Amino acid sequence: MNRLSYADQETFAGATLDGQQMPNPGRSSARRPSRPLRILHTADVHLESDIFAAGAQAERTRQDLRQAFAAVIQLANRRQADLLLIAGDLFDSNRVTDEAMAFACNEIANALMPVVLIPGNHDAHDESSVYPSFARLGVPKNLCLILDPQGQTLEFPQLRARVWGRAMREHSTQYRPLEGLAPPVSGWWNIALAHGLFTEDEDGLRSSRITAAEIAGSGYDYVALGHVHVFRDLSQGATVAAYSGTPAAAHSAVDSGSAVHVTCAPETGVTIDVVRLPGRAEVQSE
Ligand SMILES: [Mn+2]
Repeated sequence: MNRLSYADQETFAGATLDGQQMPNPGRSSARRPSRPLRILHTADVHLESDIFAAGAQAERTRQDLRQAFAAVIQLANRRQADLLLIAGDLFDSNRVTDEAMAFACNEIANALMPVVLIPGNHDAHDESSVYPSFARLGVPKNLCLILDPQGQTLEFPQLRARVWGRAMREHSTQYRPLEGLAPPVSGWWNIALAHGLFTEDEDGLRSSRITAAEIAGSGYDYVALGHVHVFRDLSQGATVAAYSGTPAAAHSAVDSGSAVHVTCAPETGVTIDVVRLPGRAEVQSE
């Protein structure tokens, strides 16, 4: 395990850690909860990246990325999301100063809902992981870090939501972000986070592979993907899945950042909306 204390988190929104994996043979006819659920999904913020620039340009990039993250937090609050998911690569690397960590922690603490975070390949949970250091600065009470490499489920009983993820240690061909996924549980919203590459290539040359069969076979309501910086709907079978895209226009191949607003409705199931975030020029002109 890690050195972070979950004691505080267990009291927040009634979240508890659940190591059990209950078989659920009736998952194909899983009943939806009677309670709706609103999620904001982000990933690939890459805080502290300089995008290979130096000097003033690097500093401008750093500020753009911070503004993009702050914009996501504000969006989640404005939309009254029940959960905010960060599907990996919050940081561009594990070389993060205390000041930058404090910025991230303060922003997360500004969110009015639980924030669930998994590491990605840029901020992998290896020997140099930045995440144990969060404890030194005081982990925000609403931050639920998923740091178990084998995967773990967080339960939010008041939201009727179960959120599964696993921590990436190494971005490799052996690592499968959805391996060991806990079976879905009837009567709950079953949500997963996964940081890796959606691909159907069978050559095994790509790292951290996620396949259509894994998503379709999950029986989950929503799979929040991270790694690819542009929004992409990858719903498969009865499971809705998407890359949120990066919120930071500076990192995006298109001219604006994005996030995904996920609506889980008892009657109609899961729908997603792409939210376009301010482009780089717009941010700077404010
Ligand atoms: Mn990545």
